[in-house]
Amino acid sequence: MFTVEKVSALEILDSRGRPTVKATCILRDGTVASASVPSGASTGTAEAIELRDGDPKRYQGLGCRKAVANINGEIDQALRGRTFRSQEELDLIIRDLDGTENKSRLGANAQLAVSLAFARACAHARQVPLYRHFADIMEQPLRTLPRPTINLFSGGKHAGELCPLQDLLIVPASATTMDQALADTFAVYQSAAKLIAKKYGMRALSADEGGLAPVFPNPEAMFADAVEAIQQAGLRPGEDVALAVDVASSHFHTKAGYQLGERLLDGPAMIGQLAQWAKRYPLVSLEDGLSEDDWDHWPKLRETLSGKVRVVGDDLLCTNPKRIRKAVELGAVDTLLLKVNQIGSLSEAKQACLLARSAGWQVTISARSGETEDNWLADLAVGWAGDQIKVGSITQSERLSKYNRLLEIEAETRLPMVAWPLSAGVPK
Ligand code: 2PG
Ligand code: MG
Repeated sequence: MFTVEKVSALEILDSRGRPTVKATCILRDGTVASASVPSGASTGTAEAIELRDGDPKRYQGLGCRKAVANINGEIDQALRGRTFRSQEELDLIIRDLDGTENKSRLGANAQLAVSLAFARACAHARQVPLYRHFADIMEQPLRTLPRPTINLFSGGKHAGELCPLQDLLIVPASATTMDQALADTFAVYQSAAKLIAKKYGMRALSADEGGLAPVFPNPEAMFADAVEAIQQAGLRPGEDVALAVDVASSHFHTKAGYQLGERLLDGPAMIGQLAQWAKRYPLVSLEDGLSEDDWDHWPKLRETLSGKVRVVGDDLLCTNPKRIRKAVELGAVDTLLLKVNQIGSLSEAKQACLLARSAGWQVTISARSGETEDNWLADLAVGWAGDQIKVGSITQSERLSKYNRLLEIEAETRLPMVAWPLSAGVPK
């Protein structure tokens, strides 16, 4: 049982220099803890709403003073002096107080910041590490460390739309520890930086998540350069290091179809294209291969790739239990990309995770393109036994704070890394 003494908030800046929310929770026993929320750029339309001030004279309308005021005012008043037996109890009070389906009144940014700050305060009060507290919230033991999927090349909304594919990620495959996974990633990143300097005459111009972002002539060049970088690092593509891709295709899909560079493809043609990439390159995971509203074609995509490549839903699902139920019924994906701020509370993200698990899916715990130095995501990925974690590139401190936290957790717990291959156990 935890009694909230006070919650408060501050507007801080994220890794893109845009405002976001940091909340602090003080418990009656004197425990103090804070947490900050991230923010996406290639957002799904079904995401919970971040409350922004809309004042064009300040941060181009992106200020979070209203969200901060909601924490300092209404949310604090509702929680102050109340005792909670669980995370769910607190999250429900805030959700009811907001009263909207998409958290637009008080803001998902305000609500999640408090949800997380409370969780961290409870962990401190219990004198347990945050990852253990998250495991307890999920009512499961600590099992494994997630396998990192690490951004190498960027395109789409994270890199000025220079290439339609948003993220080309590497997946350390033969690594059995976090330590080895990061060392292999460093080797590939370094050879990729050299390679693109030579090929495209540029040095590491980095995108929002720290990925390299040259002007690839086409998506195939992005894949081929990643394979070459792996080889040049002295590693075996597919065996030591595999590839994952976030196509983020909602962002180049219109009523007319998928505008993939010069080509306009309909659903079946897009599936054909994705299957061809999966055949040609050592791909093990494919996120948002189809658009968030193209429900009709998703089951076919999953059927086509099943057993070879994880079919991951991000914009499609938005960590939203209702959308996840629909995807389960349709057999649309086999992996949930879980982003807590898409739904706006830990409890609802837990529900999303449990739904995915009960359908036999895997779960990738993901950061956002706009991140902060807060590293709760690493604890969450361990506590909730994420199969994968997706944090962005191996550069930039807002990303490294999560990788470094994973290294700490590994040293502390000696937990094994989740088994390889990623596709093991893909339900047919
Ligand atoms: C995604 C994320 C992270 P954003 O699409 O998976 O890469 O991007 O946070 O901009 O939605
Ligand atoms: Mg995505």
